Parts: sequence; structure tokens; C-alpha cells
Amino acid sequence: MFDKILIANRGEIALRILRACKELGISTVAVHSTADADAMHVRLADESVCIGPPQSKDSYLNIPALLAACEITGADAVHPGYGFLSENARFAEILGEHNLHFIGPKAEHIRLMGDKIEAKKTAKRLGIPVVPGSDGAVTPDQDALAIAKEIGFPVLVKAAAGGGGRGMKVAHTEADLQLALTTAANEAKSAFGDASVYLEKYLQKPRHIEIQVLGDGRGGAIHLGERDCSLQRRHQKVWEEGPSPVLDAAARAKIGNTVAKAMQELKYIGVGTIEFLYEDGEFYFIEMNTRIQVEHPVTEMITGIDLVLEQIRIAAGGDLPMSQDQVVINGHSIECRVNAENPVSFRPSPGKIQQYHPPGGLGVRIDSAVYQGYVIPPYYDSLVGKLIVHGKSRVECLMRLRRALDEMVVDGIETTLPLFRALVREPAIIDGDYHIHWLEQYLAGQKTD
Ligand code: MV4
Repeated sequence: MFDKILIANRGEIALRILRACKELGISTVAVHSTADADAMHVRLADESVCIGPPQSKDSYLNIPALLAACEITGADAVHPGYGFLSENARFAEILGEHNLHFIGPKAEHIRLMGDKIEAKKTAKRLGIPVVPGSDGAVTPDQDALAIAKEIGFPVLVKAAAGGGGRGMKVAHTEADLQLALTTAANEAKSAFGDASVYLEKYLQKPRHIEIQVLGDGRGGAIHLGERDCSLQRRHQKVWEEGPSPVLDAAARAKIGNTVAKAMQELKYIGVGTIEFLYEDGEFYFIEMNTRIQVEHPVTEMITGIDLVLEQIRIAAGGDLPMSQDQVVINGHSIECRVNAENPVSFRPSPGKIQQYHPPGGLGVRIDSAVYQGYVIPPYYDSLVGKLIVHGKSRVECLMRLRRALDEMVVDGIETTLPLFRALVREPAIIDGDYHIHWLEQYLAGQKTD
């Protein structure tokens, strides 16, 4: 087991990792920018190192500074959290070259899944259902048109180096296709330095359902059910829940076992999430995330598995915590990402939290690093905290979520709490009857300004 872990992240996920380390008896090193000197993970860590000025490129993305922090503290492993360097294969390799453990998958798997074309080819080879489309990159000439005609319009042009919604263009007709191809390729070239694009059948109103997996790196892998993350705004997840309101046990077992088998074949190590679009009862692979995700607590609440603790134990050579038939999905969980933003315009609202009262009670969890008097800096994402609720059923979970949202107080800054208080009372949400575009349509209908 590791002796000392450097947490190369900030905010709620840094605190989350720190908690797992403490429960494992591992000492912790917090790193922080000058803007995060008063952050909670810095106060609770055994040691802390200032690694630079507020800008992420000069601090949390500053690999030499992180290596130096490992050197002076004697850390033997680094946990990247999510975002920042968590899916940077080169960072994982550099750590290895310095005899430091990267708590995450092998660099080759990070690199493989970071290339959306290679990821899709791998998924297909491993028996995972994919969206109909081109078999690899297309060039903006005749073959693209032939493929588009074969899969049928509308089609989506996607950037190989994209992901998370970046570098996507819809083509509804032949006339749109050439423009969509050249626009997507140009944007991909400037955004990612790689103009490669591929084609897919455009699914009109799918849900976003992702499967959590855990692999031991030696051919063992289990799936831990799904999270429905369809409620998104501008590719930012807002409300995530598990299990999905539209999946039954048979559908869950079928797709879960397919994904677990694929991860066994890859000898994947650590946590991973395979993202699908789900429409008319069919799953379509779109991407794989090779990191712990923001919404991981939903899975923890319904399976009872501490995903971050298991991630660390497995990275140190440990076994999977249980076999597949011991994984039980118990009840229902919903996570709301509370942001320091205006709930209508979503304009960021950094500043000092004057009053802070997190809700409590059975089945109510707050993953947050803020406190009364904390000043939310303007340099990073606007997450105040994640309100995660569990109930024996979705109905009980919704009732508890409504109560917890009404109890929660965050004064001094604007937050998106009012949005969640409205959503939890919205008939379509109560019925679980929504898709990936539902929230933006709902917000468009609500816009007053
Ligand atoms: C799609 C799609 C429809 N058809 N692919 C958006 C980000 C990345 N995860 C892939 N995304 C999409 N890929 C096909 N073939 C629609 C989206 C999409 C989306 C997917 C999941 C959650 C929210 C979304 C919002 C807009 C578009």
C-alpha cells in the first residue's frame, strides 16, 4: 500500500480523495495555488505545498511543480482526481519515469480512450454496441457522402480528439455535409491540433446512460450498474441518478456484463465509465472516461462501494472488493451539482459565502469543500458542492431530495439551488420522462430575459 499520496487536484474531489486516504491510513499531501491557500483540503491534509499562481496552467496543470512537490514531500503516489491531468497519458508516463505511482489506468488505455476513433474501434472489437457510422476517420470528399447516405441523414460529424461535446457538427442533408465536415475539421485542428473527424448516425432524442466499471488490471473486472446523466446544459451534467428510470434488471445485466467482459479483455485497471446513448431500447457506445467522475457518489450510494478507496487499493495491487454476483443495486440515488451561478443566466457568481447550512438526515450526503466564510475563487469551475440523496425507491429519493433542497442554505453568492427546487417538482422529472435535450428546452421555455 502507498505511504503518502499527493492529491493533484482541488475543491470537493481533493477533499473526497483525502477522506479515502485517511480511512486507508495513508498520509496526504495537498497541493494548491495561491488562490486556494484557505481551501479545506489544504487545512485537513498532513502536508501542503503551494505550487503556483491561480491560473491552472501555472499550478494544477504544472507538471514540473507537481513533480517537485512529490520530491520534497516524499510522496510515492499521485491521485489526479477528475479534470486537470486525470486523462493526460503523458503525465501518467512521466510519473512512472520518476518512480511515482499514477492512481489511474495504464497510460496506453488513457491514450486509447482519448482518441474517440480508436476508442470506438476498440469498443466494437470487444463486442460493445456502437453508433452506426464511418469505420474510422473520413476526409471531406466523396467517401464521406457515400457513408452518410448509407447510415442515413441526419448524421453527426465528430472530432477524433474531441469528446464532451467539443467539435461536433450535425448535417441534416447532403448539402449540409460538406460544410459540417470542413467546419468540424477546422475547429478540431485549432482546438485539438488534430483535424481527424468521423461520422455517426445522429440520434435525435437519446438518453445518456453510463456504466461504472472497476478492473483489477489482471483480467478481473466488474460493473457497478449505471447512472442516467441525461439532464445536461451545454454538455455540463446538472442532475445524475442511478439506477436509470428507464432500465430494468435484464437490460442492466445485459449491457453491464458486455462492458465488464470488455474490460476483462483489456486487463483494465481502476475505475472507468463507459458512456452510451440509449434510444428505443438500444445502447450505443460514444465514449469511455478513464477517471473517477464527478457523479461517482450516485454509484457509491446504491452499491455501498467506496469507489475512491477501491481505486487506491487496486492501484496498490489490491483485488476487486467483490465478485459480480455480490454487486447489489440497493434503492435509488440522485445527485444535484450546486454551482455558484445565477440560476437563470448561469453567469458565474464567485464571492464570499456569508451563510452556509448543508442539509442532513438519513440518506443525505453533501460532497463539498466550502464552509461559512469561504470565498469561491473566480479561476476554476463554479461547483459549490454536490447534494447526493439516497432512498429505498425513486419516489422516496425525490421526496428526500425536495426536503434537502428546501433545507439547504448558501447565502452571499447566487447558486443554482432554485433550479433544482423547480426540477424536483416538475412532472416530467418526477416521471423520469426526459432525454439529453430536455433541460435546455425546459430552460429555453423558462427564460425571462
Ligand atoms: C451524439 C449525439 C447524438 N447522436 N452522438 C455530446 C458529447 C459527447 N458525449 C457525445 N455527445 C453526443 N453525441 C450521436 N451519434 C448527441 C450528443 C449530445 C449529448 C450526449 C450526451 C449528453 C448530452 C448531450 C448533449 C448534446 C449532444
